[in-house]
Amino acid sequence: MPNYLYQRLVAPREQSDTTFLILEDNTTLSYREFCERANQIANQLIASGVEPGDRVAAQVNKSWHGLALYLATIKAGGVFLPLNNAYTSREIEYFLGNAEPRLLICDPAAVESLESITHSTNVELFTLNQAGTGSLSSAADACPIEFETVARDKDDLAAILYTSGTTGRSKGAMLTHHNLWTNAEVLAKAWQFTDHDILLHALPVFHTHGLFVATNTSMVAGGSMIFLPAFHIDSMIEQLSAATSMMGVPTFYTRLLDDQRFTGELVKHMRLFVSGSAPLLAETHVEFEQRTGHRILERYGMTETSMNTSNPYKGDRRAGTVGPPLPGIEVRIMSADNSQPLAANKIGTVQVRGPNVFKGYWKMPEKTAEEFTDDGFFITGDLGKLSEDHYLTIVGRDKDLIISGGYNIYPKEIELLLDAIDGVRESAVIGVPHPDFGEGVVAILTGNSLPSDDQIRAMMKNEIAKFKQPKKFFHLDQLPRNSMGKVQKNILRQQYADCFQP
Ligand code: MCA
Ligand code: AMP
Repeated sequence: MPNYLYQRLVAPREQSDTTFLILEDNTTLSYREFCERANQIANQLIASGVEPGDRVAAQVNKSWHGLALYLATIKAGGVFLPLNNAYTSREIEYFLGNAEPRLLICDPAAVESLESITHSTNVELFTLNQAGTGSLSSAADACPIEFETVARDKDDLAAILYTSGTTGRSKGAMLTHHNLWTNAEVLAKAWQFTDHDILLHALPVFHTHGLFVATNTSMVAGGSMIFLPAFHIDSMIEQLSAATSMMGVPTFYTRLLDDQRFTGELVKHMRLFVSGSAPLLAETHVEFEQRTGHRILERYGMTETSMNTSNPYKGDRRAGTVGPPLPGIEVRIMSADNSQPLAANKIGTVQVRGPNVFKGYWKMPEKTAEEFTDDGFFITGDLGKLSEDHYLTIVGRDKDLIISGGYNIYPKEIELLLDAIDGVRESAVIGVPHPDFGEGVVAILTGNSLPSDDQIRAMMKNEIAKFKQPKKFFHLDQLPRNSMGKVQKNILRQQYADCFQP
């Protein structure tokens, strides 16, 4: 039995001298060079005791070496567990305790804060920095460039990606080899990716968008990627002229539009711009087309499902919609209690079923059962409607979730922290319109002797990642509640709707 994902994703090109990655300094790496490095790392993973099904956790800055670690983990039969590099050591402690990985690979600068955690959880620690040096690289340097890929089947796990939950506890979404392969194949076909494509890649690679949607799709097609360390407007403007396609969160598009150097002339050779992870405002869609002549292709997915729907490559890309279901994927709209299918254009909960849908939450069978219907549909927690011709529009969320710059933030996690602070009686965390991030996090606090905003910021610093921390605090005597005693966040969202407006 071969390795299901590797066999389909890269094996046909493992000896190819075709360019896979173009780095910011314009150096290039072929598929062969990339696979050889992955082989060296895979040899080291095996030497460190990684066995089929073992988790390999990575909290590293974006680099091609980190991407080779992803492929190496797959080849070695492991389960890749990428972690946002903004997470604090307190957050990492939870993931290590829950996922029990064999190894953690981190940036050398994080060793001091993570060492005691890895020690107590019995996780072996390696380092890898953005330049590609560190203890993992030194060890891999000494390993052979050949590796006998470990056999894995279609339903074996390839990755676990943590996604926060409405209770404040993160859940590990278990994605199989087949989940990842099928979605990459469907997307490459739907978006007509070929080996002539050069994708401008400025997304982080610890989430579905940058790791699977962008990277796996490019790999399946045999295309190349201009692999930037992060989104920086100057490098984007510089590199766009060499790209054929780009994927981004809406903030990428609004930042590009805010720059006068971003013109139709600069991108007239491009064939595709894809947006996702958060709603793209219809006005951004319109402004983008006016400026460049290109219509952004918006699609919709989740960590648990990868991509579910997409506007068409050829055909009507409708602003404000996320398009029809992708081939092989079923999408239906159900009544609020998830029992009755609704007619076209009626708003209800969005449910999906297909080979893309994950296997369940790691070590949380009850949570998994709660989020699937008896007939195998996954309840996304999004609210939407389907048009007569099956275009999906996401109109809101049934879950209390904020999406800021493409990152998901669950208010409960922040409220639990705020409520534990001396002097805070209670808190409500909401998302309101933000000109750059789409939604910005705001905390409303009650209490008679509240600490200052700066004191609260200082208390949160080591607890949760910076992007989750409220950007503004407001004080009220009481939170608005309905007759059932539930905090009326819709009233708060209206009240503070303009707080980020210039
Ligand atoms: C950075 N900050 C943020 C965010 N990013 N705050 C809220 N939301 C954010 N997304 C903080 C920084 O810590 C900093 O704080 C301040 O905001 C300004 O940072 P700045 O330098 O302007 O930000 P940046 O470094 O340029 O990052 C913005 C970004 C980045 C480029 C939009 O957040 C990003 O790459 N987002 C993409 C996320 C993504 O890939 N999501 C896909 C998830 P201070 O100044 O106070 O220190 S996968 C998914 O959702 C599904 C499956 C799907 O459908 O794709
Ligand atoms: P995550 O679990 O981090 O992958 O985020 C998934 C959530 O992002 C979905 O459940 C949606 O709420 C949201 N999302 C992703 N793509 C879109 C989109 N194009 N439009 C609106 N919401 C989106």
